[in-house]
Amino acid sequence: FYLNVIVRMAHTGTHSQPVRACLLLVVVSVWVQQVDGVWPLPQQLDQSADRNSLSPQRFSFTYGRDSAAQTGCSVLDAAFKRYFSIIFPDFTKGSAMLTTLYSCFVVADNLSVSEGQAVLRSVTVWGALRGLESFSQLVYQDDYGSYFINKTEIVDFPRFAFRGLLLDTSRHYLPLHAILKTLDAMAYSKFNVFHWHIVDDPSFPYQSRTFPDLSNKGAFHPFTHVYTQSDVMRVIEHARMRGIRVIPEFDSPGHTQSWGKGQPNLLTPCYKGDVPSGSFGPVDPTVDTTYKFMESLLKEVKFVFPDSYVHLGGDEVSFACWQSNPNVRTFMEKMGFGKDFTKLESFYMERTSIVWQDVFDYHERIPQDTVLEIWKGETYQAELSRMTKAGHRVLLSAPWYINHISYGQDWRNSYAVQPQNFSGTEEQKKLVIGGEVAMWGEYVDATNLNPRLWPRACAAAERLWSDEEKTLNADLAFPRLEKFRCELLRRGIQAEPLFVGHCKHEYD
Ligand code: CP6
Repeated sequence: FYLNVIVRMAHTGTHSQPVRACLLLVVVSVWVQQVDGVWPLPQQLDQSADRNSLSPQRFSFTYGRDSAAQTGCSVLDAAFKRYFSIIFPDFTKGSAMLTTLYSCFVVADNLSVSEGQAVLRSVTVWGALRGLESFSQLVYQDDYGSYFINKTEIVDFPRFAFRGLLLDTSRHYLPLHAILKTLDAMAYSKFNVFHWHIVDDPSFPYQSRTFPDLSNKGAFHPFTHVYTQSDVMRVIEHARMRGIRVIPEFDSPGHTQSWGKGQPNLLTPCYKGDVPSGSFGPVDPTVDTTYKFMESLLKEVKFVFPDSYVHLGGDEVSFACWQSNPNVRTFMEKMGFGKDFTKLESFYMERTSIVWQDVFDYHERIPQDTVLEIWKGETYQAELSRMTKAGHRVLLSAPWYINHISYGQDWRNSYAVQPQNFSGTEEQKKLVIGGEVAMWGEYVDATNLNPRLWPRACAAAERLWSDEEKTLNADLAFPRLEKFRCELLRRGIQAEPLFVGHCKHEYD
């Protein structure tokens, strides 16, 4: 049995470009029973009861003869190895021979459906990765351990180009292995953006080359609780191999208490009456040194993180401290901002990038190409209307704050979200480029990250990938999600149960 992979364009610019919609077609010519079960649901899926057996000894991934990607395409070569182990977990331990051999096969490329062969066509390498994932979810074992796959046809592409997941590594430090494992699980659900909320008030774990004191003094621990340059590179490379972009967030001017420890004179001294109170507020936007510092830091960040986006935060800025400070008040007068501190924040936030909704809510002039991210729960439909009317691209995160937990099946709330269900024109709806699941870290570290994320994040993953009309009914999705959750367990992700029941591989 072969899976023949044909990619039309091996190169689609740098990996920092959005991972684009790719048409991919998996045609599995083959055999019998056990239908249904790809998560997120493909755009078109036809499965028959015909099945055929797969033999790990004889299975191989091959590049089609007319494929632009061939052996040597590091992303797909590595994906073939990973998916071989995922599909045949019993056959990978101690059989290095097999894993080196299989990717060297080249078969005649063949679009036709023939016995013993599957064909995956994709316009891009990234699409081929998604197709491999779907393929791996189609393979199953019977009670005797034999492998099968049913005859299946899939045509697939994502509904939204931006399917993100936010991890917060400031409230709690997440060890590298926890981040890498999250990236693995993200790829299983076809997420393609890792939004790394890397620093915040409580700690500054990013080890900067330009400003080493930020983590020396601002991390929970200067050696054990930091992300070194090499850690960051490993995260970016691990993500890239899985078709995932890494967008770092350096949130400011608020949420910067930890920055102040290693960078004197960056934060605004708060006043009590006429004297400094000893506490500090947001970044001080009234002095040149702030802008010089931010420019150097962002220059480094843009170099270290090659993605075209940097998230600049801009949320929840407390104006009380600014207001208490006489220098800030003088600056406000000089600039003609009056008493409007939102103007002061705007003055500070002038950058193209992604920012939280607050930056839009409080002022007029933000560059058109700034992507706005909605996080406030109650009003997100109205916000979608207003932002897209102003011509901005938007990301929806508000309904997907899955760090919030409750008793019962709260994945159903995530599943019910309709990102384009707001009043606006078709043009406006197109400006919704996707959304993000957020796992804020106040109550989350490596002990509970996985069960809190999975399978709850999967509901948003399907909303962002699949056709709306085909995924309206959560009751229909339920058995498929249960099955996918068992598959996550089999792959070593400690995904929590959805409800009463059992998995075949739950003790692995
Ligand atoms: N940290 C930062 C947070 C939050 C935000 N920014 C947050 C606020 C409210 C909720 C969840 C998270 N913890 N930097 C807002 C974007 Cl409910």
